[in-house]
Amino acid sequence: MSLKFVKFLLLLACPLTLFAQQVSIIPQPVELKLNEGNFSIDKNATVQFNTSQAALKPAVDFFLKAVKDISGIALQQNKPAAKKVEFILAAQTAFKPEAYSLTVTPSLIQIKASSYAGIFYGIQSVLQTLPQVRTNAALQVPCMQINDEPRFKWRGMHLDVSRHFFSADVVKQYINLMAMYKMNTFHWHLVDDQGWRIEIKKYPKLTSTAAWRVDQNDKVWGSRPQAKPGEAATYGGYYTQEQVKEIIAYAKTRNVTVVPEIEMPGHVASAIAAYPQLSCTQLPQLPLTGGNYNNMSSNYCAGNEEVFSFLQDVLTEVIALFPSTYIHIGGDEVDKGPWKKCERCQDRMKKEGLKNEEELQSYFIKRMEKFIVSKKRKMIGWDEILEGGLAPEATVMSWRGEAGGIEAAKMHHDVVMTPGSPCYFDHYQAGPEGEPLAIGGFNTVKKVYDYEPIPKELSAEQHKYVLGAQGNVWTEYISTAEHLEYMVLPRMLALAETVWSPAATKNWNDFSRRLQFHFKAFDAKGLHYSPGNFTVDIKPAAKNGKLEVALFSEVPTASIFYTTDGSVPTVSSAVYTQPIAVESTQTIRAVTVQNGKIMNLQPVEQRFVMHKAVGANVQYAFAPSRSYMADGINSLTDGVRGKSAVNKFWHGFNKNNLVATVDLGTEKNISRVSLGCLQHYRDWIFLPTAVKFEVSLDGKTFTEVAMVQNDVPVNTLALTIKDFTAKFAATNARYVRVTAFTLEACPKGHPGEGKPAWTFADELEVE
Ligand code: TNX
Repeated sequence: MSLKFVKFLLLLACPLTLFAQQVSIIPQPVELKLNEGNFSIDKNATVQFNTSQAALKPAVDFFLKAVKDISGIALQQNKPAAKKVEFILAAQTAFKPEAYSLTVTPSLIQIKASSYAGIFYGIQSVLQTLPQVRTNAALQVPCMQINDEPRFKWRGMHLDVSRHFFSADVVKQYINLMAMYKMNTFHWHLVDDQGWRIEIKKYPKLTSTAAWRVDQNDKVWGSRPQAKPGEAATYGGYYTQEQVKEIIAYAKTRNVTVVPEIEMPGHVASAIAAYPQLSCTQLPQLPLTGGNYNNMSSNYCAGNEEVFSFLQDVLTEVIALFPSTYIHIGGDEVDKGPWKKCERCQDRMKKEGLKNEEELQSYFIKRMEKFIVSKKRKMIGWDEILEGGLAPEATVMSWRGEAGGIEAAKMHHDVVMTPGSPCYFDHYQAGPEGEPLAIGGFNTVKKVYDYEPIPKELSAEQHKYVLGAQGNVWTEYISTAEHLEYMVLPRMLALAETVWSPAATKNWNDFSRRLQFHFKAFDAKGLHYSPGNFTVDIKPAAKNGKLEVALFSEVPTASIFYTTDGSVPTVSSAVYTQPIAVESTQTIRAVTVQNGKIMNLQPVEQRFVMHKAVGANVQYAFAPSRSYMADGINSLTDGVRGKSAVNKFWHGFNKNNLVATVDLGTEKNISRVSLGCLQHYRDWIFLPTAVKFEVSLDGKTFTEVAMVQNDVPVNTLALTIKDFTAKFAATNARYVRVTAFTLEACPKGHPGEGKPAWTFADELEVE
């Protein structure tokens, strides 16, 4: 065979190899058929569209700019050419809202839809097949046929700009990211205790006072001290009405509707700092801080007419700015305490025949709904608006699990599903070791991917009330654009597929494969993201009296490397193939490796301890809290040591002491007993004040062998695991009793000051 002929054969093989490559569009289109060949976007191609359809122009411009940014090519418009990129907006066709078709042949890219949204989404699908940053290579779009439409109409992302303020540019970037993945609703949480973020012309103090707080950067949210009178409030910011308009227009081009949230009647310390007469006490307030509103007014007074006229004025300006059908009025977490003590609120209840403060809340919300409906808009609120009676036309955002959403849908109200697990993107997505401090909870990208927005409890007829789902990003711990990206990427991509693609076609393995393309794109663009789905899950299992440990990764294509000697695993450590038998005290540390690269921020580790009480039965004088049952009643003696994740492995006690009696089964010679305890200030978990150790032969008469005092200060903020250890002269015993004395109450200055503290314990080791 001549060399020339070989080269010719290789050339022939080229398009075939390309064809074998798959596209990595997220969310997965409803129908996608890849064909042989490519359309090459180069200067010989021209875009074609009907110029009399003005509505098309922004989408075409968006496409032209994207191509120019990537390739430098300025495509011609509406010139005769052999190769064309054609946009057809055909209002009369059978396309559903936001649906599109995309046809790519070597000479044609055609995007067809009956709405601007559809055209825009066709463009997004094309863009996801192109290089993601500037290149001088030809832009090859693989030949294919896509027919696509969303499963849900509310594909939402929320952003809290109150706890930390984000500039208008960061907000735009956020909207742009949403649009890349066909998310269409931006829920803008503009008001909360820690700052009011939107200019309202009639109430200038909302921006001169309520948008600013004392700059405190304490690590633990909610434990920040109150400001001193007159302390300078310099941290914060707000959006002018001009900026709001700009953001709304920017979002519109990207088919994103901006839904404003103006919180009420709680979570409004900011508004009250500016206008104290709106609270029940009507007293002047201290400057705002990053948290701790225990002793400040943070509710509007529900008995004061001025509150309603204030809110109607605010909403009038908001409605004039935002074209969105929905106006979010918050409604969550209203502390009813101030209303109970307020004469005006109590009078209102008598006058209106309201039985309790829940009904007063409902009265408040219903009044606001009437106003919103009078302006031809719809009201949406957090699921607390169900309490005391739901407003007649309200849409409910279900966040405290799915229960609120289910209840509302059964009452034939529309709902948006945002259950904390897995829709809260302020929760950890990996680790928590090595991860940036987060609010708690654990929502991995797979958990988000596996989420089904339609609860099983709903009948087929009720499905239509579920408008869709939304990811919520509360920013108590998130203060920079980089951190924000990190929390959203890649979980938003998993949610995007959940709310767009048909449930039956979802496939985690395939999504994981496509995700790799997007990770590369994030790398190229300098976007921050969590590779957190590379976390290894370490799962112990006792089998036939032996402890075996299995390792899992959520990534189907990755391998796991591990050590058992405490050393840091590397790519030359042992590769995991089958469960590891644990026969002595040891720490398993593991990492996920993909393409020869360790993907974890830190190895995942778990310590296993072998001691004389492993497998022994535990009897508690007071049962552990049902919320912290770890892996069952004998969690204290399962050989698995609790680590930093508070919801794993630990038994929790609240109000009572921990009094545990362990039966070693037979008489054993022992000289050391140790109880591991946790302090996690932020979660109201404190070390016990002391731990008493007793032993017994018969389980009736106990002898104290030691009393170990706590020496860690109660105000230690860092997560601390302390072993309370008793060493004593060897003695025979069958029973060991430990008493951990729970701290009487959360200490002074803590957000839960005076309220019961938690004691968390694991493991009880006997040697
Ligand atoms: C609950 S979700 C809140 C927010 C917090 C969030 C933290 C909701 C309606 N209220 O105020 O930021 O938890 O995860």
